[in-house]
Amino acid sequence: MTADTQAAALRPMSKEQREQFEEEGYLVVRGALSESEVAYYEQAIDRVYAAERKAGRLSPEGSMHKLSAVASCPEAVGLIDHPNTFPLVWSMLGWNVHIYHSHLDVHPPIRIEKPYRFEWHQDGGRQNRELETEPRPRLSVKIAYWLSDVSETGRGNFKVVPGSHLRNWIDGPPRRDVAWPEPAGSVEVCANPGDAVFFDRRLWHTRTNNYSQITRKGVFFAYSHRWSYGRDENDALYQSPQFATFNPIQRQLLGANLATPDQVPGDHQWGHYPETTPLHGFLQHNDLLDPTYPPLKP
Ligand SMILES: O=C(O)CCC(=O)C(=O)O
Repeated sequence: MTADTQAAALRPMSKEQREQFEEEGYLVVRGALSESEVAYYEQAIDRVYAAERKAGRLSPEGSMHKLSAVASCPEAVGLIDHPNTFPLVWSMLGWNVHIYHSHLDVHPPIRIEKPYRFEWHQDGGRQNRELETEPRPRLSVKIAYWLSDVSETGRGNFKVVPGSHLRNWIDGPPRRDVAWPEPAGSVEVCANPGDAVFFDRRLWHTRTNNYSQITRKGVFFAYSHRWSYGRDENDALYQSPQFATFNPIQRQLLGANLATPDQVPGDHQWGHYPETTPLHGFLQHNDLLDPTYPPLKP
């Protein structure tokens, strides 16, 4: 770790970032990854893509949406606690967190126009039916790392309605295949390779079709509290030789059992054992816990 990287790992979200995130529901982190990191992660995701193609698991138009990002591509582990982005996660959600959902995405150019489908959504599936408040609670945040150039619109960009995270509903068609105007105020987020987008799961968003000449590549990690059930499947990863090489915070984030023999695993996930929760230890050691912010309370 360089001194800069070390400093970034210890820098909580700034007041300005928090205000912007609370207001717009997302932040763009420019240059989160260096050029060499982009090359490293792109080669890794390319290898997964080649294997998926060989196994006949791509979509009819050749795209890949591969769940459980680190189990599918262990080389991606450095993204989950990256010093330039991870502080945003713990600043928002606190120390009792894990990754509950993640995916590797490769979308080559589409040559034949796809039939219309309304794909606007908030993340979390039935969370959006089963929670009764307006707005619903945040519950999770997501980081999208861009490995391809989406600095211009039309390249399969991530599209959002800024500020919509506080609305439970947006106007939409009676059926997803009925063409519908784009939501008022929606924008395609433009990003360079190595930029990251940090967003609130409630932000209304959609992937857009990639009719450009550039294959779109991205990696997505959704973080939530450890008391929420993980959607990723990491059991085989826990048995792999790589897993032992991951650092303790990475193992926490990937949902490893942290309980020692006298501790109940479920209680551990509820946050009853901060002293054996690696992220708590890291934040405590670096004086980053904050008694005034409940998720970061010691
Ligand atoms: O791929 C994208 O641009 C959007 C991804 C998405 O919809 C999601 O992460 O929930």
